[in-house]
Amino acid sequence: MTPGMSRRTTIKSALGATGALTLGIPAISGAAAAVNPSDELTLRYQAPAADWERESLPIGSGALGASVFGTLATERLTLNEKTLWTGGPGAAGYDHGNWTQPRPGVLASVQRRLDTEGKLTPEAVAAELGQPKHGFGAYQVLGDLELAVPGAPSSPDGSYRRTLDLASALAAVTYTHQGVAYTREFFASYPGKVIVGRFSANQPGKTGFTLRYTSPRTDFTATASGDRLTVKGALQDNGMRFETQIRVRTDGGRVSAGANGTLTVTGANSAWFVLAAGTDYADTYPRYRGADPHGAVTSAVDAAAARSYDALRTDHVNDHGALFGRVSLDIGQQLPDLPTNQLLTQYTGGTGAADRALEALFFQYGRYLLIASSRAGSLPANLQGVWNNVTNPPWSADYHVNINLQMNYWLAEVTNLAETTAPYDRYVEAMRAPGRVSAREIFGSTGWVVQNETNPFGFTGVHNWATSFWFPEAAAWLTQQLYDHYRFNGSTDYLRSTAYPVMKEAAEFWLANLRTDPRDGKLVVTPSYSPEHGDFTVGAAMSQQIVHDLFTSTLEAARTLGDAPDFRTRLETALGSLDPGLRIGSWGQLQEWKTDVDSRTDDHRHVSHLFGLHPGRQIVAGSTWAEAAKVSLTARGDGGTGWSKAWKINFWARLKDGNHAHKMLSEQLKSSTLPNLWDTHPPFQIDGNFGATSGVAEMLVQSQHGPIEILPALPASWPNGRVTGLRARGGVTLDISWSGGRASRIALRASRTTDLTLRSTLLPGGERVFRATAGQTYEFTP
Ligand code: FUC
Repeated sequence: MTPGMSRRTTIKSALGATGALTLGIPAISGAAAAVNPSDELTLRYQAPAADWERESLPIGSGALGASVFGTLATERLTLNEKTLWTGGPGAAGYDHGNWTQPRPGVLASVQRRLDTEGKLTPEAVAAELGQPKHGFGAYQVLGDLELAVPGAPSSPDGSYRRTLDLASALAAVTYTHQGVAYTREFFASYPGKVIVGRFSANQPGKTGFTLRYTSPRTDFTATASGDRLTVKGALQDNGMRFETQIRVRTDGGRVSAGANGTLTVTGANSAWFVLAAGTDYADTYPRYRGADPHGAVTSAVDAAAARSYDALRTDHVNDHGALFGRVSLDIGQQLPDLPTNQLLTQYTGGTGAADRALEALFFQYGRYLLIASSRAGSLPANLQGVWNNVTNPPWSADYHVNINLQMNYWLAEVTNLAETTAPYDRYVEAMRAPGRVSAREIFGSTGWVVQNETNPFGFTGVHNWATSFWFPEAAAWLTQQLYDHYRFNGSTDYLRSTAYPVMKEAAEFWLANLRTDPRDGKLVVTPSYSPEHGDFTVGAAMSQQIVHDLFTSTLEAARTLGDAPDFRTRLETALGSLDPGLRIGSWGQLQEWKTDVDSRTDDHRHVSHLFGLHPGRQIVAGSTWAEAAKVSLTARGDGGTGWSKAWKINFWARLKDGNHAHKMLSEQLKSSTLPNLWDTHPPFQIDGNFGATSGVAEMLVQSQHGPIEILPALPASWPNGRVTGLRARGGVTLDISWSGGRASRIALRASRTTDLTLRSTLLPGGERVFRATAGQTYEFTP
């Protein structure tokens, strides 16, 4: 052991008061109280939501979602079930985006034209390779649950509070009326597979409501009998069957079923509903259909109805807390006694303790939203996570894979939520079968491919929106998260059984589809399109950098697993002559295209040529490439869509410029964040929430190059602080304290025995290389 380093066997998970959460069960919420520490992780409002997108409060369990309005006379929850989609098999003309007629030689002719003409407009290429979208579909709202409360005030007074506690994932509404204190509490339980809502009052017999289900579609029947409301239907578009069942329990009073599909509670001390929902969707190519949902929905709702409210609530809070409670962030925040929407409007850019309270809350909100929208057993978080209130959401609330789905999961490993990646892994794995068909039919090759965006039904082909129909690099990029999961968690079983097969087959695709650039003999991607920007060319930076990342990781994995020496040789050879996609242009910029055509005034939201900086690992801070990336990023400016600003937080953090990373966070909070703290593109798009949380984590810990860097991009506006539970590659969990802008204590918990390199200003010489033993904790102090 060397000075400043001590070994302690364990560090308790609950780390005391400064923001670290003990897994206590919060008391059932009552009337408004003064600000206390746990409020720091609570979104609070003094009026009901008047607008779903800007003000409703999201709860979710991965598969199920609800947006709580807190409206007094009639409470409203907009409901979602992640697999309820139009399109796909059963929808007219669904073809997975594969060419309806073979087009022999067309791809090669486009490649030849690019070689001779240097570039082609997106419209010209779409005319050759594109095809109108048939039956792509859209994510559907499940419906609304309305609970009419007789005698409730029509408008809120000063007693009204609407909250969402991120630590317990409980949404609540409280108000006092005619001397009675009323409370409503809502949660979406992953272990219980139900959404639950409870109405109560501080006087007996004062609780009552009439519950009904509504929907913008007419494809269902709603039948009430006893304490159960059953909603059954099938989507007209593709025949997908869906079912929702709601059962109401009461303490005192009675429940009665109405002929018009309502359930009414009268004279209860408290009453709660449990809601389960499902569809007959299955993620299995080519039918994407499974069992009728009736059985699963019935057993979920009946199991929940058989339990007490407190038991359901405790299970839920423990389940959520076990994930959420792993990470705490203290940046010296002090939450003023302000509702969150005012905290946001008064945000100036991070100098005061109140601003830091919003920043810390926004960081944790990203983690909360991922837990609520991505749990094993359903689809991954889509463009809106799991929340949607219409039948035609923007971009179908689909899975765009040229930045958006990837960004959704950047925070998962580093902020200690590895379990939330299970739906992502399964979704990418399920894409291989249809992706193989698209590779064969469009590219005439082996391997698997997916293009710019996809749906739950294996849409791996093309459409014809010229500036977003072609991006075969998406498959390679999607594998990056799987390999990173391995780098963080170190399970070779996971690598062998889940990550490597997907990576290897994606690499096979590119080994078959790279071409030699007649200009320099390098292997290049052609046609190559830098997402949604400029012309089609050969060997644009992002295309090359993504293939470089895939080949590098796949080769590492093949060596680790000792797989297929001939395949390894092919990869090594290809890597050796692959154009790396790194070029410095006339104004010192990192070139987006192989020819030097970048404009200094270009402020496009996609900054694709910096993929190698983030989320890739090709560009190391301080290198000439990094300096060129800085020139490009500075020219690109601090504007952009919500997700684009979030990406820039990560970029500046990777460039070790904490102040600029923080500036991007404040830009996002100031101009791309809604009163309910959802990110806006505009419109609402959740990737910006996830990207921002990842960006904050990148300011505090980085490990993409192997060494673990402590506080690599700490902004001046966070001079003192403490973070607990962040993860680094190599199976490491970290607690870090700092003061005066310098680390003052590092506790490192090793989950496996391995050699580690730790870098921090706290360490003599700034670095320590040591062999960590699984289960040990290493503490570093000055
Ligand atoms: C890509 C982005 C858009 C939007 C869409 C969902 O097409 O370029 O900005 O985020 O995804």
